[in-house]
Amino acid sequence: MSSEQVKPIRLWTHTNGPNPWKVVFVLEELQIPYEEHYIEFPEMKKPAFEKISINGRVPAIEDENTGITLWESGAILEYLVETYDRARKISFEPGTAEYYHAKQWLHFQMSGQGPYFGQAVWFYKHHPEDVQTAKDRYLKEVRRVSGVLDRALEGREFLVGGKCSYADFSFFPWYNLTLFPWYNMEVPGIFADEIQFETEFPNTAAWIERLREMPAIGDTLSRRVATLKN
Ligand SMILES: N[C@@H](CCC(=O)N[C@@H](CS)C(=O)NCC(=O)O)C(=O)O
Repeated sequence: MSSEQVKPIRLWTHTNGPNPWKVVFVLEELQIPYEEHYIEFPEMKKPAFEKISINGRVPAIEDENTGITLWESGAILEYLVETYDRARKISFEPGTAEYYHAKQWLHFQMSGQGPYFGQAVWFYKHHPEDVQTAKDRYLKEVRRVSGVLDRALEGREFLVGGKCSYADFSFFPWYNLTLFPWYNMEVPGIFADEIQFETEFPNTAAWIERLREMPAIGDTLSRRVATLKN
């Protein structure tokens, strides 16, 4: 399929949540045409959307080119690179060590970063009671995950094979959401006061800035911020 023949992929997304952004970054980097459909949380639980994502969450994609509908951001990233990244710009040749290492990091992101960062945000920001033990537990996990990445990134620019891949992209949204201003530039990240990112995790912090410099990430976020301000 040449890029001119590719019909836009329909991406179901939401303004604030981190998970759809991984998909946007990969679509942008691979220059796959897509159209965004914003949906609010209550609508996600209605039958019309549950036909697309029985989990009632975003992201989900519908790809007319292949007839495939998919939810879970990690599965979507794997699908996109396996279907559209024939040049292996941000992925690796099947069967190689790098191919499996990229999957390893994506699984770590999905099972290690996403749920723990998510619970930490919940107990810091949304839980109706102040439960210090829960806040401590999940912030400790944020630090643990960041430490793993920091050790892996010692002397390396990116996680796998000396190039930026979908595995690197997948970690960006949760860091950006929790340690930096997200859309509202006046509001600092939720853990910005708790974690001295550059001091405690210098390799991870430098990597996040390296990723932010990539047009697929930096330009996408700037466009989004500009849209929200208007
Ligand atoms: N493991 C899922 C998590 C999806 C998820 O929790 N998405 C959030 C937005 S980032 C959502 O749809 N939340 C709706 C809700 O909690 O009702 C993935 O990575 O796709």
